Amino acid sequence: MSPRYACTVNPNPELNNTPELGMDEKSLEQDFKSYYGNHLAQDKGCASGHYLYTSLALTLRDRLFERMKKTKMAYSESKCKQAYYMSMEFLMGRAMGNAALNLGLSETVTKAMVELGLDFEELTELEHDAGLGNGGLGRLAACFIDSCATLQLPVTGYGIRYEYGMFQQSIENGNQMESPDHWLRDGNPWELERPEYTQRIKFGGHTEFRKNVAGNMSVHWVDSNDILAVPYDLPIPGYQNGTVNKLRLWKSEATDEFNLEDFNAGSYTEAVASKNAAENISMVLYPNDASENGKELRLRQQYFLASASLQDILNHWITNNGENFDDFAEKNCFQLNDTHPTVGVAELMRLLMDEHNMGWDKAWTIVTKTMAYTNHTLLPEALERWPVHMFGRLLPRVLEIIYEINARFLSEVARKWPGDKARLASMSIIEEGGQQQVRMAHLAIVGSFSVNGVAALHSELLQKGLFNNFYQLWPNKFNNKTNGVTQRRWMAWCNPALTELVSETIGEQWVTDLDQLKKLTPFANSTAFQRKWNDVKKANKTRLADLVKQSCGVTFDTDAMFDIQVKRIHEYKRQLLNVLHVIHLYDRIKRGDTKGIVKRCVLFGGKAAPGYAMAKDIIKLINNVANVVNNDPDVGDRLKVVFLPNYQVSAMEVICPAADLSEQVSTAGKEASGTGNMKFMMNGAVTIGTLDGANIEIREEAGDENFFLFGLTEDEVEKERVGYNPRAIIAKDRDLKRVVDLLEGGHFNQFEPNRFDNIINAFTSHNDPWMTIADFRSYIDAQHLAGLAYQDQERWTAMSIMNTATSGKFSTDRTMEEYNNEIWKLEKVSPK
Ligand code: IMK
Repeated sequence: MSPRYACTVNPNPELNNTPELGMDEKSLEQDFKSYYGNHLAQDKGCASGHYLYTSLALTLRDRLFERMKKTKMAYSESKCKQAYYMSMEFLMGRAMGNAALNLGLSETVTKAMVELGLDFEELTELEHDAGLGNGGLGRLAACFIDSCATLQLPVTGYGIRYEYGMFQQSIENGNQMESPDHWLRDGNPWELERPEYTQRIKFGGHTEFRKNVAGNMSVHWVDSNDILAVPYDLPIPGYQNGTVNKLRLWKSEATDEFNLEDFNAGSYTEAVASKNAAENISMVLYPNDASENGKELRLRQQYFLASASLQDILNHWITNNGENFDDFAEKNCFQLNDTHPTVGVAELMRLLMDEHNMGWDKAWTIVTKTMAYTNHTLLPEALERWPVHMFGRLLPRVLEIIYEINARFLSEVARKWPGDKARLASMSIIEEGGQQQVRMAHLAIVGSFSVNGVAALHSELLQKGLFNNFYQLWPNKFNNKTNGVTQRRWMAWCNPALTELVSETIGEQWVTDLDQLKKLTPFANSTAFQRKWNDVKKANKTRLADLVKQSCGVTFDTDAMFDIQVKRIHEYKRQLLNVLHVIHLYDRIKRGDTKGIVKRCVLFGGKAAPGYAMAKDIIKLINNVANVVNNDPDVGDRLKVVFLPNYQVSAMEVICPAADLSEQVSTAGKEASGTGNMKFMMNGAVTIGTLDGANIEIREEAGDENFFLFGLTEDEVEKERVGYNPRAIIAKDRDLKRVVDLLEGGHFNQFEPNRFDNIINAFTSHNDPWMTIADFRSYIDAQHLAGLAYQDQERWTAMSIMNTATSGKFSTDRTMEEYNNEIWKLEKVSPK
């Protein structure tokens, strides 16, 4: 710790008697003015939005930190067990609206701002999204910590404070363009730097074995290049309950030692410039969702997160308990968000053994009683493997420990299955053959007491398939925790009109007990209630139509069905299937076959990983099809198609309240869960989907009659692969043939010959892993039924209401209760 943060005697206890902050309109107004005029020194008659936004953010922040201190005090006084959610991604989005809502200040703030001639909602829109995540996995982490605070569970998030979040996407000539997301440029009023908790992280160097005076061996990791991890804390408020948990994000910094050799050579400036390398570690979020790229900097980031967080937790333990770790496992639990922080399994061994003199067995007991692993994908390309040589160069001591973990593990496997060499090879943490690799998922399973998937089907497939050997060895480690989303952000905040209608009908308890939405069931067929429901949907559609007009220049008719697919662009999610349907509708309209066709506005949104060529081609195809469709006078307003650029959390807050139809069309067995599907359902959209991920459970809850099902099941997909012949399917289906002919004839790329050849080759290939053509007919038929249902407005509205009414299961409050009851086993603690 830097000496300037060392503890000095506090001469006056009054210093810690901070007066309580007012929660009334006048207090907010006063604080706002003081921040604006004093702290930010504004004096002009004409105000900039930035300073107004910052003044309000700081006003709210004070009230959050006030509660965060009390929460911390309550946890420390109760000596309760704590859990740590370790994640490379926290996709928080904007903080201001959520802060006001959870502090119970929404109305008060709105009024205080009116007094100052300002509009609260407008101020919230000035906030830059905190885009520190790619998609579902990162947003799930954000929803989890929201629910933990609301349930008063002592859970802390640990992540990385990336200087650049998820890139900003724009569309030029139909192509995705990426630009850096410098989200911290205008400062971040929600964070508090905590330099006194800085940690030191080692990289490189080598290990030495030494004997001490007592004759015991100890291992020393020497000649390393160290960097610093400096924490920044973000407050995570519970819903109107006084609890504020924290999210601690690490920033990398150079040590002030610089490069001694350069100094001695007199190269002062070069030495100072070498700071850059250290600061690179937390510079940028890797923009890959459910695919790995094996870059060394990514492994550095993972170790940086794991080591800093574990050291922080151990330091805190030692402050309270000294070097006695007897109760450590009873009081601490780590939840690993996928394999990304899994190097922590070996790092905790290292810290306990090398830094705290513990023997192997005792350390291993602690590790395997505190680590729990969540898997978020079955896609083989997303399973992390690190080349052993790279690992050893970067983290020599950690690799030694992994080898020892593996040796002990393999002897356990050999005891259970004597002589089964193939099984040893397939279960080993080290993959042999070619270049050796560390299999991070195996390390995670071996080092954890709990392994879970994120939806019922996904967990079942993990046990039957990918991790079957491990399941046979340790069946009791495996469990399911179906994902959820927080209804505070995804209904109460983003859909105020629906919130008002629901609350006046069934009361407000659903905000913390989502199952209460069941009470809407008796209203599903009430004419009066349906009318109100439709008014709300209509207003939300108008809001989205305005956004579409402004960003794409296309007019959406709010009487049309809003048919929406927003998520990362990935072949397995099959945006392509949706495009084929759009082309089919276009073709029918062009040939005058419009019977039963409903007016539709089809909206796509999502980012493609910058190195994922096929995903970028799909974006281009969507845009080209949109261009043809939207400009064809024969089509008119029967069909509109847009690709909304720069899909992010704050965009979804406008999109999901306005959706009629939610597209969840992944190849069965590929989407681990999906969570966008849940946001749409809550806001009264009807799903068209396959039996994949959480769709299965959504349909179970909503009822078959309130869900448009299509497509092969996971079993059928695997059977259909044998002898799969998409060209034969195309030849037999007149509608599909016409769609493929339009594509092959270059109808959507008249001035760009061959532009879509890669896409056409992919979906017509015998080896198409995503089996798009196999599901075409059943998708088109389900879409037709959805269109007919929409034309019967009473029926559709009842379906919409029933979707909201049955969405209770998909609250992260339920998910977190399950993690807590079955994995963490924490007591709830409320601050005084
Ligand atoms: C996602 C899955 O693809 C979704 O189906 C799931 O709903 C979500 O996680 C939350 O559980 C990113 C990933 C991943 C694996 C690796 C990486 N799985 C998911 N995002 C890098």
